[in-house]
Amino acid sequence: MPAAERQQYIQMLREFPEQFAALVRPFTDEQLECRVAEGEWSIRQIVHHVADSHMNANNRFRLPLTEDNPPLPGYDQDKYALQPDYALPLEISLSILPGLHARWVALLESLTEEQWNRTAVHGEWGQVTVEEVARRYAGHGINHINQINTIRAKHGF
Ligand code: NI
Repeated sequence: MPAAERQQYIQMLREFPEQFAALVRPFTDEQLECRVAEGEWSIRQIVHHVADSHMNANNRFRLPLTEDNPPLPGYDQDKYALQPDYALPLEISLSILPGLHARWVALLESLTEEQWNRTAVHGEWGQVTVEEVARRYAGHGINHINQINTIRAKHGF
């Protein structure tokens, strides 16, 4: 994989916390309860999900860097999204992301070729490299920004 793509993932992970916060901070409490369809996540749930997902992802970067081909535990994100803390103000989760992403960026910028290619095994993804994990989480943030923009378009705000 060309180094330019790795740099692109790092850049996306660097920019995400600010980009995400700028998108969701202006929403009213009413807008935060909007969803694309009944049974889907509200914007508020999406924001808390992103924080939980990226806290979990922290291990998915660090385990393969420190163990040989470790398993990456999964979790039930829909059940997570029903926990009472998913109703908290957004700022609580938004405050988690900048430090977390700054750590990832510093870590990823330090990696050698050998480290980018270290592996782990995920239940659904199969065997993945550290690079693949970076690609997935760079995309994960963007996917949820797109999802929120879809909700906005549907509800006209
Ligand atoms: Ni997600």
